[in-house]
Amino acid sequence: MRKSWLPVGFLWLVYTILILALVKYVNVLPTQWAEEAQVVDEAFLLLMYLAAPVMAMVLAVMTWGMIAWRSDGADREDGPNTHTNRIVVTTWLVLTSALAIGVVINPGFIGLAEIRGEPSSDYVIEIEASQFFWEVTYPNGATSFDELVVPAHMRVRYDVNSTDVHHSFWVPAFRVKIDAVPGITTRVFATATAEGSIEDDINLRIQCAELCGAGHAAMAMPVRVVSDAEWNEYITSIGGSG
Ligand SMILES: [Cu+2]
Repeated sequence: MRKSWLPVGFLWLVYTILILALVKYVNVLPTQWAEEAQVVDEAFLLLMYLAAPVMAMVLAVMTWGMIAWRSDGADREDGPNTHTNRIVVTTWLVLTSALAIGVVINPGFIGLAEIRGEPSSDYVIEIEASQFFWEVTYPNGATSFDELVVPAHMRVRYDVNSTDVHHSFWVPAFRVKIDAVPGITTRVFATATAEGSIEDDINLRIQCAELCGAGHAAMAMPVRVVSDAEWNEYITSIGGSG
């Protein structure tokens, strides 16, 4: 038993370095298209870094278990009972609790405050979800059922609602997601960082993120980010009360 510590410790170290390198050099996240996306991605990466040694530990024990206790066909007896080690248990409990509380505070509370804490916005756009489509209402009252057009570099507040069942308003490139609940207005903020459309990046779309029925997967709407002036022209051109 005791002689397993060294190889398991060595494997743990090797796997940890490998996984950390994967997290650092292989980007699995979609293109960032909003200021809020940077906050979310930093939180996501931090959690992946913290999870690396945990995953490495599991893999190390499994690997060593396959090597050292490989069956040769004979029945094996159980090993001797192990006893609690007060120092190991206490250290483990204190460290993991501190780590859990730490990530709840930062990036948890601090990150959320950065994204949603400041209530001011340049524009408010209403989003109404129904089975299985989205209706966008702009500040001048103009509405649209086929695309969401937003101004770049402006902080937009999305007031989200539903006419029937639970849906979820999600723009992957913005990394913002909020439930659309009948009878309640939920809100989320996003500040687009560049002009572009779904032709540039598939993640520039609204996608329903709450299973809402047979048409759920197809409940998507293209998002187009334009300059502030173009946006004002656009919402005037499609109508509304000015
Ligand atoms: Cu849905």
